[in-house]
This record gives sequence, structure tokens and C-alpha cells, in this order.
Amino acid sequence: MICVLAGGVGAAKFLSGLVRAVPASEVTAVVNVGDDLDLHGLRVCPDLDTVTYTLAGAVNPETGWGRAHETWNVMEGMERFGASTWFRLGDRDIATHLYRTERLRAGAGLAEVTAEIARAWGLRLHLVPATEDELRTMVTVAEGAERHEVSFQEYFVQRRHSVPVASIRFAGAETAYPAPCVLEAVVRSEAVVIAPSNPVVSIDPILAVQGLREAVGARRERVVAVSPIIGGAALKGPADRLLRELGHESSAVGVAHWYAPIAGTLVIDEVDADLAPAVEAAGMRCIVAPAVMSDPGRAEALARVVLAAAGAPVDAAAAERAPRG
Ligand code: FO1
Repeated sequence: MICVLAGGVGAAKFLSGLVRAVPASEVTAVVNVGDDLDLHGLRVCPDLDTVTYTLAGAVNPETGWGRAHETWNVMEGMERFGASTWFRLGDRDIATHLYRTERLRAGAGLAEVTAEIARAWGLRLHLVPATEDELRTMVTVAEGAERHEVSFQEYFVQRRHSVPVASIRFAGAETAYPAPCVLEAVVRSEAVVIAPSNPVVSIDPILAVQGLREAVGARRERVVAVSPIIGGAALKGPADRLLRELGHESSAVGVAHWYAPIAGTLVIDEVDADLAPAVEAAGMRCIVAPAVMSDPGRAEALARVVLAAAGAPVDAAAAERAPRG
């Protein structure tokens, strides 16, 4: 069993590669829920849906989130009423939020509903939210002289993450407990992988769930992180700026300092090869490999590097069975 701590787009790409290297049924993805929001009476779980749609081959390839071949009739209708539509829900995407909300209202837990949705898409990996309890990433933004706290999506989407961040907190973390099977996946897996997600707002909200940071740290020698910062920049999203704004170096070395307490190995891209000594000086074993997942084959190759680094067996037969390309 391989346990992967996952955020959104980068993690989804990595998982697509991982399930070509090992049987999907041996993968448990523990996914961030700090981005979740209640909108128009619906529960929206962006990172869970991004992983689901990507692995199902149904994700919008341009954006990396939402459905492919989407239409926006409901959003147009809502605009007529003057409803807020800055967070855009496509017509196909809304089915997921309707179903999830209906099931949650019927008393089902988010883990159970997530498994139903994954199964409906034919996914064989175990997809589980980090917690079923309320946990929300809150961002204090510095707009001009004043600072105020907004929700993650008000920062990420409404403000296009273009405003400086003064601080981040995970509301509800003190009373957020691991969802069913999460702790077991972390403790019993042969390896724990920190996917190339945003360390600040995608991975840390997972580690903020009670007991998870400790459980991962206890397995440090079997924990392998993949740097989402390549050449000092994030391939997508604000990870580089957030690290800087929060006083860290926006580089593979900054990521090493961020993860060193809980992960024994960091995989960095070849463009950062000269940083390997500094990563090792930060206390992590450093592995240099192609980390830009520009196609499923490269994502698979990266996953194989990570598995080898963790000392986890790769199922060659699964690779043979996996569709190429
Ligand atoms: N990102 C945007 O930049 N604009 C949107 O309108 C938007 C809508 C949206 C709807 C569903 C969903 O699952 C994701 C959506 N995202 C949108 C992306 C989302 O903000 C990010 O994927 C995560 O929250 C960060 O990883």
C-alpha cells in the first residue's frame, strides 16, 4: 500500500503516473479538504473532484480542474438573478455537488460519499478526504494598508491569488480528526508520498488534522516528498509566492526546510541539481530526477523514482498491463 498526501492539480497528475507503476488498488490518496466551500447550498470539494476527474480521464485539460466539454448554463442563469458566480460551477460538475450534498444531508460521511463517487467513475484507488470534520484554510491578505481574513477560494479564485498573504490558518484543525482509514493508511503503508502540491495551502492542511503530522513524521524514513517548486517557481498556482510571503525561500531548498521534520527524502527536478547539497544540508536525502509531469509517461517515470526512493516495490506486471500514452 502506498499512501499519497494530495492536493489538487499537481497531485492528480502524479497519481495518474503512480497508478501506471503500481496497481491502483494499492494506492490510498489522502486529499486536502481545506479548499472546500459551501456554495449555492452545495458542498464543493475542489481537490477531491480534481483528483477524481483527472484519474477518470474526465478533467478539463486546459484548467486541470472541473469537467472537460463543460457548459455553463446554470452559471448564466444565476447571473440573471445577480447571484455570485465568481466561483464557476459547470453544468456537468454540478451533478457531483448535488449528489455529494444530498448524501451528506442523508447522514453519509464525506469518506463514504467520496468512495461512492470514485467507484461510479470506475476508479480503483482509495480516495479519502483527510478529515470529515470541518476544516477550512483561511488566508489573511494584505490589501494596501489593511489586512483581513478571507476564505481560501476568495483568495485563490476571487482575488486570483494576486494579493500578498500575511498569514494562513486552518480553521477547525484543533477539532478535526482523521477520516476513516486515513491514519491506518499513513501507519501501515510501505511508503508515504507527499505529492507535488502546494506545501502551504494543500499539504499543511492535511498535516494539521489531529495526529497526522506526528503519524507521518514517525515514518520519516519512508516518507518521500516531491518538490512542487522547480527553478524557483511553481508550475501552477501561488506556491512560490506563498513561501516567500511567509518568509521562506521559494526554491527546492525552501521546500526541503518545510518538509525536513517529517520527510526523509526530497525529489527535485534536474534544473535544480545544483541545489542538491543545500537540500541535503537541510537534513533530507536529495534525489534529482525529471519532475515536470508534461505527459502520463513522465508522471509514471517520476512515480517510479519516488517508489524506488521509498524502497517500495514496483509492480512491473502492472506497468505492462497499464495503457501506454
Ligand atoms: N479555479 C478558478 O480559478 N476559477 C474557478 O471558477 C474555479 C471553479 C472551480 C470549481 C470546481 C472545482 O473543483 C475547482 C474550481 N477551481 C476554480 C479550482 C480550485 O479553486 C482549485 O482547484 C483548488 O481549490 C486549488 O487547488
